[in-house]
Formats: sequence, C-alpha cells, structure tokens
Amino acid sequence: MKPSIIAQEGISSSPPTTNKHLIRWVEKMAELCHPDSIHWVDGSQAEYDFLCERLVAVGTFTRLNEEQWPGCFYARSVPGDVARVEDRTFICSLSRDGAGPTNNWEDPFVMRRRLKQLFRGCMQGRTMYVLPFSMGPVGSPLSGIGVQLTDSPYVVAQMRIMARIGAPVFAEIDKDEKRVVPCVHSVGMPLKPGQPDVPWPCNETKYIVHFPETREIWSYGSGYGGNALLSKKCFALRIASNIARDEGWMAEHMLILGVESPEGEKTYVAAAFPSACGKTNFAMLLPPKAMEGWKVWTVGDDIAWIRPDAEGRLRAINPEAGFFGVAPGTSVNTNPAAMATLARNAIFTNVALTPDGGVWWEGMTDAPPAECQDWRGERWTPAIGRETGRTAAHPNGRFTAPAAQCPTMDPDWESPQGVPISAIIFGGRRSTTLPLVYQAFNWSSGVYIGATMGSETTAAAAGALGKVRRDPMAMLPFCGYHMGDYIRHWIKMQRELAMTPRVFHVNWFRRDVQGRFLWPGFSENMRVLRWIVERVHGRAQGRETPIGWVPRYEDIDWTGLDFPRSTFDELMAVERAAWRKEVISHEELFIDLHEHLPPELIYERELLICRL
Ligand code: SAT
Ligand code: MN
Repeated sequence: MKPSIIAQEGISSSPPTTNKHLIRWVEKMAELCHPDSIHWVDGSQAEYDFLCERLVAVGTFTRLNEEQWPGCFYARSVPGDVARVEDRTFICSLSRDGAGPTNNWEDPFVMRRRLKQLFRGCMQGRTMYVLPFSMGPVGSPLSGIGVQLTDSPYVVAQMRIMARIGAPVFAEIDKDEKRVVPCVHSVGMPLKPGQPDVPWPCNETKYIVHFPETREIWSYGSGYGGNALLSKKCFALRIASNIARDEGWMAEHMLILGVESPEGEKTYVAAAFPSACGKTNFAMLLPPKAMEGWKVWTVGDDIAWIRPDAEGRLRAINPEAGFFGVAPGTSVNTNPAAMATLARNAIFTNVALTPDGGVWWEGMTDAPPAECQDWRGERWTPAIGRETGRTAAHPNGRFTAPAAQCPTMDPDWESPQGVPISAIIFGGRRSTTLPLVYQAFNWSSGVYIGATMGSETTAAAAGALGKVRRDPMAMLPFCGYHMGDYIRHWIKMQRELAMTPRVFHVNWFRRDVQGRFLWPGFSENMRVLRWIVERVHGRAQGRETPIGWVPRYEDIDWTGLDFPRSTFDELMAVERAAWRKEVISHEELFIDLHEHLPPELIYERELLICRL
C-alpha cells in the first residue's frame, strides 16, 4: 500500500526537489514504514511554529512563560529515554574487523533484515518528515549533506536549531554534486486508527545502526538527542569519520575556539573532551576580569571537521548550527554566554518546570525554587530533594539553542573555509595523576596522549558513573571504524601537513587527598589557555618532565588570582609511581587494538616507560 503524498493543514506536501533518487528513496521508505502522510520540511519559521503548536497539543511541549523565556519550549522524555544508548549502537561494516573491538558489530545483511522487520509499518498513524540538512554552511566545500526521514516532530524542531535544514538544502541536493547520506529514524510507536498519541513516544527496543560502507544510518525506538538527531553523533562523527579516513581529513569530537590577545592576535584551538566534561563551558569561556584585553571566541562546542588546506595547514569548521548542552551546572557564573544563548528560542529537555512557566536546574541559581515539577513531572521541593536524593533536573537534562544567539560567536564561525587550527587539546575528568596541563613533545607523542586519554564516566551515556575508561580522542562512542586504524589515521595526517598543531593535555578535575578540586576551573582556565597560546607562538617557557613540557609557576599569568605555589605544585605534580601505574593501564588499549595500532604508538610507549 502506497501512502498518498497528501497535504496537511498549513504544511507543504509535494516534493520540493527534482532529485529522482531522493524521491524514489522516500517512496520506498514510505512503502516500508506506512506513514499516514509525508511532509517535506522547508525549514521556515511558519513551519516551525506549526510543528511546535502540534507538539503543545499532544503534550510533548509546554510553552514557557513568553515574557521570561520568549519562544522557548519545555519537554520531558520518559525515564527510559534520557541518554545515548551505547550498547544499542551498532557499526555494521562488511567485516567485524572493520568495526573493531570498541564497537558493537552485526553482519550488515542480518541487521538489514532485522531493521526491515522493525520498520515495517512503524510510522502508521504518523507523519513522515523528509528533513534535508547540511552539516556546515550550505554550499561550503567542507560541508556534508544528509536527509533524515523521521516520524518525530520533536526531532524536526530540534534539528532546525542544530543544523541548517530545509529549502536551501534541497536546492543543494538538486545540484547533484555531493553524495547525500540517507538517515531513517522512527520512535517505533505506530498508532492504530483512533489511538491517542503520548507526549514522548518511543520503544523499549532501541537500535542505532550505521552502515559505514554504504554511508547509511537507521535509528529506531528513541527520541532522545544523539540517538535521534542523526546529523550529530551518527552522521557528523560515526559516518563522517569513515568518510574522513577515506578522503584524508578528520571528523572529531572537539570544540573549536579562538583566543584573541590584547594586541588582537587570534589563535584557534580545537579541544577533545568526553561528553559532559565541560566542552560547552570551555568553548564559551569568559576570561577573568583581571586578564584585561583577552577574549575567547566560540566556533563550536561539540564537533569539528578538520582538513588540511592548500598550504598544509589544518582548518576546521563546526558542522552544527546550535548547541545541545548539558543544563545542570550552567549558570550566569559558570557560563554567562550559554545563559544568554538559551534565553530565547530554546528547547529544554528533562530539566525542571517552575510554577511561573520557567525552567530550573541544579546549579542555575544558588537557591532552588520553593517548588517545581521535576524532570519526571512530579512535585519537587528542596525538602523532597533532600529526603529522596532526587534532583529536580536529570543530570543529562539539556538545552537546545541556536549558535547564532551566542554572544561569543566568532565572526568567522560560518566561514566556508573554516578557521586555522594551531593547537589541539585533549582532556578528561581525572581526580588523580594527570596534571593541570602538559604539552606533548611532538605530533606522535601527542597522538599517544590522545589515544591513551581516560575519563571518569558521566551521565551522558547510560551506565555506571565515575569509572575511568580509556576514551581515545574522546571518540570511543563515536568512531565509526576500527579504533586502531583511527589512531593510525591520526599518525598519517602528519604527512599531509606543512605545520602540525601543537598538542596539549589538560585536566581541570584533579582533587586533593580530601577530595576537593585543586583548580577553580571555568574562567580561570583562561590562564592555562594563555600558556598554550604563548607556547604555540614560541613565547612561553616550560619545564621538561617525563610526560611532556609543563609550565613552571612563573610561566602562568596569575594577574588577579592569589593561587598558592604549593597548590600549583600539587596540581602539576608528575608522580613517577602513579605514572608507572597509568602506563600499565594503557596496556588495555594496546591489547585490544594491537594489530591495528601504528608502530609509532608502541615506540612512544617504550619511550615513556624509559623516561619514567
Ligand atoms: O546525546 S548526545 O550524544 O548528542 C550528547 C552527548 O553525549 O554528547
Ligand atoms: Mn558530545
């Protein structure tokens, strides 16, 4: 049974594209999924308003207080659909070895059969939205194009903030110059005739599936973030990392920022941190008042596509157009730029709803509201919170907000050629061993540092919290092929470059024996960033240690901060005994990836052991 491409009130229905492959594919998918109707997304404000109205009517969205939160909506997921599901995420390459030991693999033929069964009739009673998106500015040679079919208007609304979507992208597709990545998404909850919808449709069975050879994405059963906004982790990281390996560039889980000195010199850096380790805060860093004239500009907070240019220099674009940031902990003190960004036209998911139609989350204000509805929709007061140990917002509660609203956006953030990258920073959440900052001796020791980085786990993924896991380049959940080959690709990139960026590692999270953080973080991270920038330009001193170059106390700009030398020494300590243990724990990675790891990494490890 072929569904008719019927019009709905106020929305377009006929294909706004002449691309025969696209039209044929949409028809084929409609035959499989049986939606009631098809909607070709034009990306207009009128369409967005229409979808938001629908979402309000079905209870997915609550419109926030227009005076305090203009254009903002509030959503609550079901408790079982609050984070990425790594154990349900699959890389279905032709060979198991192609996916490597860090990914879940399934035979692509077996998986296709299973998906066909799951998707048969899965959109019954719903509209199938055909959503074209461009990762990167529309028309930029560095951009990539995808089309997501989805039965979730919530996803369409989110994607309008997170990516460039709609009519201009159809026009780009019609030029037929770029390969389009097909993405199919369903919440997996068909509706029988007359069956009422629910505010957060989803399915207990979840599949987030990637076919790297055919560059396809299929996602079933979840409406949440990285599981459902297929442009983000699925395309811009897992599929793009495959494309990047084949074409000689890099798709990385990195923020991009520009540091401007008082003299107006601009230095761009890219930084990789695992999910929920403060990438958004770092990307929007507000330097301490005392460091007059220094400014940080934001290019992106999550993903960087990085390519060598004709001069052999790395240039990066942020493929996204919005921020999908962790709300808890975000405040005017910790991240004023984010607070300004999310003040209007934002969507909040799984935070708390206040009686006056506003939102709240832990850390937003010093004093919690006297009463609110928590992320589960239950009454919450500070007393209830203390008694039950429940937070008002889910720790992975998120805001979705347009990047263009961010007051620190770099004037070049949408530059089609990207920005030149002078330094790469790796970082994790480590309470011990790792100093505040150190610099790699060279590119291959830098790759070793990135490959062996570890972090204590957070709420961004389902699973145990606070355990150190090895997360090479913060790409463990996002690398779409064999991790050993990915590290090899990093080593190989040096050959394409006339100038390699300097490589650093930072750790804002080291604690003292009492468990207190040794470093204040946030704005004060500017002091570390300044040392990094000065090192890049060959202006700052450092001291050699077995693990790399570190700043001495006097190499850091302490203007306006009374930071004791003894605390700095504790924060910077490179303890040989702890490091020997650390290097032994790197072995895990070497055992898992051994045949695929580049020999350079083995040498680097031997050198490190000798120096220790
Ligand atoms: O849900 S997302 O994958 O987009 C957020 C994250 O884990 O970084
Ligand atoms: Mn991320």
